[in-house]
Amino acid sequence: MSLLIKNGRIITAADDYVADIFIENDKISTIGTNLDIKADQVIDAKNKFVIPGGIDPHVHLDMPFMGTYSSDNYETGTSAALFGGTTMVIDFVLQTQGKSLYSALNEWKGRSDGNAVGDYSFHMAVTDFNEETKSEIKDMIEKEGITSFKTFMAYKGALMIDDKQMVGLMNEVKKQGGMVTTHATNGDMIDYLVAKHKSEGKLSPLYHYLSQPEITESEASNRFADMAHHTGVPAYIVHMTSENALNHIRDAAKRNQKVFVETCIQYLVLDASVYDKGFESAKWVMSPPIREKKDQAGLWAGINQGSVQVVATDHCPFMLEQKKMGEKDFSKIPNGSPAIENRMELLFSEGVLKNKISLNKFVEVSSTNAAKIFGMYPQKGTIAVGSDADIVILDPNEKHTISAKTHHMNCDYSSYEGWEITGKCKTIILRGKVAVDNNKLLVEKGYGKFIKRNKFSLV
Ligand code: DUC
Ligand code: ZN
Ligand code: ZN
Repeated sequence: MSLLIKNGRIITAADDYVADIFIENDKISTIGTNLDIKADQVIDAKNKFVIPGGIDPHVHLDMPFMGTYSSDNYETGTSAALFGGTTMVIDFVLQTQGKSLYSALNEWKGRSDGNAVGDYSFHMAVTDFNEETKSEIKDMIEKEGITSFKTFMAYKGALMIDDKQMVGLMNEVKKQGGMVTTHATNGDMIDYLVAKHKSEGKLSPLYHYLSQPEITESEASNRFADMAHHTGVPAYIVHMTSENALNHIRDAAKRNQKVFVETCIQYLVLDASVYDKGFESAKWVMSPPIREKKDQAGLWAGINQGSVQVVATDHCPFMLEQKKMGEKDFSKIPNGSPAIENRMELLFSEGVLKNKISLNKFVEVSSTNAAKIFGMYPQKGTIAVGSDADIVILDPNEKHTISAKTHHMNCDYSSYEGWEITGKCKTIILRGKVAVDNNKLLVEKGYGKFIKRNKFSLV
């Protein structure tokens, strides 16, 4: 199979030029102007942007959580991702406390194998670090290609590890060549505030927000950066939401420490007024919660400054019926919201078209940096000869309205219902195959491939 994309404006993290791209099988084989090569299929991309397929390194598909499962499985989640221009996702395997990493990996493979439409990989979430877990780290990296280890500094009794386990894990992961990532919020402080609000009869979703003030995140981010500095492990903070947490990472840079920072699209475009809607606010109950306008501004600035490298989603959808589990108690609302399909177009419309970030920065934070940080570059994350042909053709002028009625995520609401945005991912190519064209899915369940990742190397 060969495919020729003609006349597109190719944007990578570094370049911006008009050229043709010739693809043979799953790889890009030639890039040049006026290519005169016979191809099985030709796409005219005149007046369109041609960008690397999006990579969302933070999603939760078919995840058992808070007494239920996230409502997108590998098929619906990765196909919705494709519709929105994301060709690869990284999901999280969650170790069950008391059990091994391998038993969790096998459980996750049972749900994902043969079911994905788009490409995917796993982070391993270590929720119980002990001698057995320690002995599995090397094989995770070398045999499984799972090179990043997620930790939770919150969700005590289910997912949280203490600082002793954190430092032990960091030392082992450093030794084996991996990276440690974290959900950086102070679980004990949050549990105290949740109990306090409940004892005062304050049970609405607003108190989810008020139980996780900015300090719970900035304290944990600082502590994590200090422990990473002490151990020397490559470190990454997931879903950062707040200016003060980011300021601690800016401070860490002063001692020449690099802590990678991810934020998520919702923290860039929404503010805490979403918690003023009574129980409807359950739609935006996620952890950490949506914050203030000043935090949005701080995160956009952090992106431009290079202190925030990745924009992900923490896609973790639940149906409205599932959200109702917490109708009488905010602490029982399953945490999470849908976004896997909206990330690229929102970032383009709200970021690029509103002059907050450049086109190159858009590509960098939606694809290239995730590929580099998580050991997949240049196979993924760029448009270059020899790279996987994961390509999005984006019409920068097409306007459309976000709605649960038309989205492809298995979720009966949208966090952005009625938002009018400009810019549409029209044609999505995954490993040389047209996977979505003009709102039609052209590949099947099972086309998505598990991508083994490399050890951490300086990016
Ligand atoms: N936060 C969420 O909102 N959902 C899943 C897990 C998490 O950390
Ligand atoms: Zn989290
Ligand atoms: Zn998450």
